[in-house]
Amino acid sequence: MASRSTLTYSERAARHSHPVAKLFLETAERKQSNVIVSADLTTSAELLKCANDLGPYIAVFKTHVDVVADFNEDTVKGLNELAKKHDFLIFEDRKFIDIGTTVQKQYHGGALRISEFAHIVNASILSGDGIVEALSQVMNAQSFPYKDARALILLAEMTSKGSLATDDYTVQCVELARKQTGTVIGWIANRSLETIPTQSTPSDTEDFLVFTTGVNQSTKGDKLGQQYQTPTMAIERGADFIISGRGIYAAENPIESVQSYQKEGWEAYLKRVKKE
Ligand code: 5BU
Repeated sequence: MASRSTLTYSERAARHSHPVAKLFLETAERKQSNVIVSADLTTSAELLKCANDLGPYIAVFKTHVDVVADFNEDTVKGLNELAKKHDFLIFEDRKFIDIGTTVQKQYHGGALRISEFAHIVNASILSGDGIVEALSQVMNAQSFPYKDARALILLAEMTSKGSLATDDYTVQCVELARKQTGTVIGWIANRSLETIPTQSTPSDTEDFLVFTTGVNQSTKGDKLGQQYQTPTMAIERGADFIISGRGIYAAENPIESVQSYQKEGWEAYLKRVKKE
């Protein structure tokens, strides 16, 4: 079987069994964009303006709604409306980490209303398997209003200097994801984890989506330990979606910048799947 990373988004969408993974792959193909803008903005007005301005060029809008000072019901409504208008998906980068029962309350209901707008969220498995089971229970409950429209990705690696999300922790993410394919559709990682040594054997149809943060066209890092790779490097190393924050929203002209990331990310993808 061909390696996952040399198949096109459409080919992968057609054979994927998870409806949310399909949606991500189809959206990338339809919009010819594998860019996720990380909109770390601190007011609802700035967040929604960013989504409206950059929405046409991205596949996914990534939020940290806990940094939005005036986050409220209208923010959720605005995000949902703009996602429809511009055909993008939403990833809330909440990094759940607590015991299962707490995480269930943080995800569904609570102050941040995450389940109401985020197609995917991420979790660390530092607390063990229970966190994945807990989110699976909520997402797969018959009474859950967004059943089959929500999924989880695991925090398998991080981009910051000195990160402890390495080695056996990363391997355990892969092992756990393989046991929970009804809920886990991929991971945050700086490279493809397809061939890392694991105890279990991947199924023939295994296809976890790779989301890579720390992408920047012009800088190598920041003063607080962030480390960057370029869009091309990230895609060559196996990213399916490239995530950039300040490289896009803090640029002098964010629209020109997002277009440039879209072009570079798409060209690198075409080269990887040999369709250029
Ligand atoms: P930047 O402005 O492109 O550096 O923003 C990076 C974003 O990605 C920011 O929202 C971080 O929280 C997020 N991030 C990251 O930088 N590195 C990681 O390993 C993970 C998330 Br997980």
